[in-house]
Amino acid sequence: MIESWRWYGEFDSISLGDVAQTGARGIVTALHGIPYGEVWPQDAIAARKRQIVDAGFNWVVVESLPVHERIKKGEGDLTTFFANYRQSMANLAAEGVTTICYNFMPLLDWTRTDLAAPVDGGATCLRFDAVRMAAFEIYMLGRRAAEDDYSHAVLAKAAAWFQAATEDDRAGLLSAIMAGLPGAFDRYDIAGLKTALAGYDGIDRDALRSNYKRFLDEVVPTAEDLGLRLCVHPDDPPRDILGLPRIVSDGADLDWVLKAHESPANGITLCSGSLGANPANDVPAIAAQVADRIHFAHLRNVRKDPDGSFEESDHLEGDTDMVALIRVLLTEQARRRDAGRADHAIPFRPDHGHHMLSDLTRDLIPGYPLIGRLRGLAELRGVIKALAHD
Ligand code: DNO
Ligand code: MN
Repeated sequence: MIESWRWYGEFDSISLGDVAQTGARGIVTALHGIPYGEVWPQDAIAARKRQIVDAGFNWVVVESLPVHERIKKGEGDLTTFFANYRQSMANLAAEGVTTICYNFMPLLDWTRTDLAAPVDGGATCLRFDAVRMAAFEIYMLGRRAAEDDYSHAVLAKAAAWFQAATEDDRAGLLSAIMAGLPGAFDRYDIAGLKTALAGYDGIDRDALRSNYKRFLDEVVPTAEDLGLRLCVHPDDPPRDILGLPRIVSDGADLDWVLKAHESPANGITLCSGSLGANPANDVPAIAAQVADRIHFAHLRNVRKDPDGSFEESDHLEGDTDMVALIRVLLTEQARRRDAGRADHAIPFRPDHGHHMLSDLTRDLIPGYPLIGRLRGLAELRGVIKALAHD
């Protein structure tokens, strides 16, 4: 497996020199400064690649080449958006960057209610708290329909939370919920979020699926021609949120994606933390089910509470059997190697990590600390070495 590291380029306070000390040799990055929907120019891709290669790395995966909201909504004339996406793909292919991660989550990306929840010993983690989410939806956004999504106990606690909350608590909750949006562009205030949500009125699961199918129809044949591998990142959390449908959340959804285009160009980013937040998802089993189309793996773990809350645990400690999952990935890798594929090695990265030790006093992107991810990578590396030795 190829050890890799997500690096946010000019937006990251962690230098490539620091990353080199983790032992990872693959870089996962994007041109985060380019607004969604615009073409990634080939010279900008080439410059980023040179920077990565000069520091001793390979650019193994693009994460993400974002899909514009209008494509997700199927709104208006999309000719230019599809053409731009294809042009960015062609420019990446021309520079030899061949694996492209994206997601199809409406409006939000990963969603948490707390970016610095305490964990034992003084570190912090990302947490999704059902009570705070309910308070946000019902009291801050005024979405009464959300009452159906939570238990009575959670609703009572949400009311109490909101009553006791200060202005700062509410602002903190809003900014935590927005934090998963990559590339600092689309942060909403409450009014803006309401408007953005209204833009999805009438878009149910079937409509979103048909918009997704249309996107795949527009880009997968081009990816095939260019020798690219697209790999969708699952929804996080893997269920509907704020009344928005989510359609890449479990094994059946992934099956649907793969069947939409039976092509190696149409693949999966296996994110164990995202899939693992749904108690019904058996992550190693899902990985085995889609194994031959996994182009990239995100390895992290979550611990779930019965009320629907979850938080990010140490990489080997949460609800997902990480050893079993890595065994699936190694078996698939061996199968590819035996089939004579030169590109058999699967790139993976420690997805998020706890903020710990010197991470706690640095300005870092939530979930993307140096020491916490280094710890996760080291633990995963140990498992991989041990299993590969069996
Ligand atoms: C969470 C992260 C995501 C991911 C994007 C990919 O699990 O890995 O933010 O980067 O959704 O498009
Ligand atoms: Mn992930």
